[in-house]
Amino acid sequence: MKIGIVCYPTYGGSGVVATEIGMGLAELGHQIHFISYKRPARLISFHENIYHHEVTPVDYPLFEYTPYESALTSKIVDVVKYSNLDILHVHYAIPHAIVAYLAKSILQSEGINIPIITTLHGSDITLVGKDKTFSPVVTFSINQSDGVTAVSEHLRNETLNNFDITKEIKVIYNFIDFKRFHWTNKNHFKKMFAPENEKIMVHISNFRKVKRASDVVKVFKEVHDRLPSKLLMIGDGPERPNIERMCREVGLCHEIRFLGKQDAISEILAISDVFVLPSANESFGLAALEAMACKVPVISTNIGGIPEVNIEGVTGFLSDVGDIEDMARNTLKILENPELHESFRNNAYLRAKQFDLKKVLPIYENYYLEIIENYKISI
Ligand code: GMT
Repeated sequence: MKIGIVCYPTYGGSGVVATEIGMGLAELGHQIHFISYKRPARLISFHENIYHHEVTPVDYPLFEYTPYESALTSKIVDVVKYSNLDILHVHYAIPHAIVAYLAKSILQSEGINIPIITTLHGSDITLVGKDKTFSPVVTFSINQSDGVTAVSEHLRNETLNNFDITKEIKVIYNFIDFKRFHWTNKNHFKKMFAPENEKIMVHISNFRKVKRASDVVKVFKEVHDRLPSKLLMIGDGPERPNIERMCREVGLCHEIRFLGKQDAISEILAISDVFVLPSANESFGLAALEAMACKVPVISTNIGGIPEVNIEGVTGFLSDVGDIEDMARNTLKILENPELHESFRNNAYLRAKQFDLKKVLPIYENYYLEIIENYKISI
């Protein structure tokens, strides 16, 4: 198949998922055309079946807001036309689903037909999408997609409960590429951060408010009062300055390292003892699954789709949003008991194995074929 993939190219989960689906399908012999405003962050190596088409909106003094959607639409029209795509898969509804609909309509006017699949990821439904500035467009564009997928049961239900949806939504879970995410012994590397063999807690996010990264510091403070430990904060985003200030205020700067955006996530996870995800909302929690693939138990909230990934008392623990005491107590339960820690590590790994990319790719492949077939019958 010749597949177009539209996504955000940044370090966020939807871009990661889109890129890894594309890379996986390219390995299986499909021709993949990524369309985004920058090369996707996870698209790190060359592959003969992978093409990238960059969207470059033109600026003009009249525009207060550069019309990115128009530039993206034109790029999609071009790529579908000249690369003869069979299907277009867009990730994150805003604005990609409506842009895909527009591109499809333009192409139809020229006698070219292409089906569209929209994958819903999270805040495109639960936070931004619900806002009335966007909701009519989100509803319409989901209903106009030929196929719709959501990354968890929870997100599927949220979509059906909050929007007037006439389309079937198929749940296809996020996944792990075990070629890249696996546990390796990196004890020498661990010494850089924990010279006295302190326990390492880790958090990875884009530091948006919804991630409640300040709760990570609060949990860490409680744990640190009881146990020699270090905290690694990976990623970057709007809340980072506030959280760095908070670390200074609680006098823990020397124990907390902000490493910024990193590519070598699996290497950092390999030296970590526990992953903390205190989000106020999370449709799936890909970062937690990546930690589990590297044998790191997860301390998380019990919100959204997280319970579909992290299993209470097996792969980690789940607490109510903002319940610092409970999260700290649970972290200590794991870190102070080596046997329990080891069994949680193994459970986390086995659970992550259930989300192996190798199992998920054929689901996408078959879904593409089904949508292409149905579309052919409908036109
Ligand atoms: O919704 C977002 O925050 C953006 C999105 C992204 O691009 O990072 O994240 C969502 O999609 C991920 C991949 O499917 C999920 O693992 C995240 O849970 C989800 N984030 C939220 O629901 C807040």
